[in-house]
Amino acid sequence: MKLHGVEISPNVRKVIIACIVKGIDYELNPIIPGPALKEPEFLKLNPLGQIPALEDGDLTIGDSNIILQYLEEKHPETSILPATLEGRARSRWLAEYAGSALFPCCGTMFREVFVNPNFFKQPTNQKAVDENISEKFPPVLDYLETQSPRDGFLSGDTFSVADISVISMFITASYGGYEVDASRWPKLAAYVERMLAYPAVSQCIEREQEMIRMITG
Ligand SMILES: N[C@@H](CCC(=O)N[C@@H](CS)C(=O)NCC(=O)O)C(=O)O
Repeated sequence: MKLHGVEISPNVRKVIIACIVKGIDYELNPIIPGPALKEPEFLKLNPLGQIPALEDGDLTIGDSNIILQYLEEKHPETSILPATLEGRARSRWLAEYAGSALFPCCGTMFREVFVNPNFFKQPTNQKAVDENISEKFPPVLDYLETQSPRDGFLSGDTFSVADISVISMFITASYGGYEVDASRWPKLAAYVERMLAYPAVSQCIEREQEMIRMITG
């Protein structure tokens, strides 16, 4: 199985965490966002020109949530979906919410504060960062605060696609120096701390540190 995409991409990281949980081996092609994703060769893998893309035998698919679903069905042992119908629906919904609402906020921190100055040697757009922190993050974190449990996971008693998707976004934001303000979103901040310590998540973070060090020099 070949996974295309650099490991510090939040959507690629989701797939890597799922593979760690399930004990799936994969070969990584660490392609980075940019012109390479718009080349005909990559567009054959994912015509949306985005990472991750997954090749497994004759199958080629894109989109992290679709890939997680595929891995879950192919390797159902150590499930990343809750046992109940409602739990599975809630887990998939929160994964979708993380991708649609949290990803843009976390991505802005990562791009502006981490990637642009360290990798592209471009200045941070501080206005975009300030606006992101004061206007874009709060409604998303307000909602996630209402969804965060005092203990355990986002949906039921299983570490699931919801947790994988939400924590992956916050890891990305953390490279851009962003942390959830515990005085304003206490349950969410505590949840994030718990998930960062979850074995598959901490293993994944450890694996990507070499690349982080390479970028920061
Ligand atoms: N819905 C997609 C989003 C994928 C996505 O936006 N990937 C980013 C990297 S994290 C990307 O490839 N960006 C390049 C681009 O959109 O041109 C998923 O969950 O996989």
